[in-house]
Amino acid sequence: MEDSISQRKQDEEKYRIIGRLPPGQSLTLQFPVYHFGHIPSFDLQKWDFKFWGEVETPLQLSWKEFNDLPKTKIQLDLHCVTRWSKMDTLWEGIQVKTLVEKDLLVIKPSAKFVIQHAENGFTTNFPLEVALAENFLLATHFNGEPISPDHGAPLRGVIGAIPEVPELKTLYLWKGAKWLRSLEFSSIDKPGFWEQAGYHNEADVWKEQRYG
Ligand SMILES: Nc1nc2c(c(=O)[nH]1)N[C@H]1C(S)=C(S)[C@@H](COP(=O)(O)O)O[C@H]1N2
Ligand SMILES: [Mo]
Repeated sequence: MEDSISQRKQDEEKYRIIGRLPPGQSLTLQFPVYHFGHIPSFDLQKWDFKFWGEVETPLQLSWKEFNDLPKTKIQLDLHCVTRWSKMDTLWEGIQVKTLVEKDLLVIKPSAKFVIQHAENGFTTNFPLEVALAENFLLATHFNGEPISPDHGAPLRGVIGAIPEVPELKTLYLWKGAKWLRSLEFSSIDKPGFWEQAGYHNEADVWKEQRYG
C-alpha cells in the first residue's frame, strides 16, 4: 500500500515536470464515477442518435447505423474539475471531424456552438471548434470494452488532452456527456446543466477555469 502510494506520487511528479498535469490536479489510478441523478437504462432496439439544429444534413441513426460510421481510436489524458487526472485512457468512437471530412455531416455556417443532449435532459455546451477537434469523441468503447453503464453506456462524449498535440484546447471532463443521445448545432451558446450550476462556461484545464 505504502509502495503504491509513493509510486503514484512519483508518477504525479513526473507528469507535472513533463507538463501533462494541469495546475491544481493530482494523479489517480482509479476511474472515479461522477454524475447527477441515476444511471439511465437503455434499449438498443429503440435507442437512436440525432445530429440536428444548424446542419444541412439532419441525421437520425439507429444503434446499428451509428456504429457503421467510421470509428477512430484515441488516447486521452482526462482532467476532472474535482481535481483528479487520469492519463493514457484509450477510447474508441466517432469523431465529428471525420463525419464532416467525409461529407456525412454538413454543418451550416451559422453553427457556432454544439450542445450535447443526454438522457434525462442533461446537456453540456462548447464552441463548434472544440466539437470538431480530434480530442473530442463520441465514444462507444473504453479500454477495448463497451463503456460500462456508470461511465455512460452505450455512448458518451469524451474530451481530454492528446499530449502529442498540445495546441488542442482541453476542457474538463464534465464537457463530455454520459448517456449521450444527440448533438445540437446552434448559432447561440446554451449553458448546460453544470454550467448553470456554477461551473465555468469555457472550462479550459490549463487556465484552471473551474467555476464561473
Ligand atoms: N449525463 C451526464 N453526463 C455527465 C455528468 C452528468 O451528471 N450527467 N457529469 C459530468 C461530470 S461533472 C464528470 S466529472 C464526468 C465524469 O465522468 P466519469 O463518471 O466517467 O468519470 O461526467 C460528466 N458527464
Ligand atoms: Mo465533474
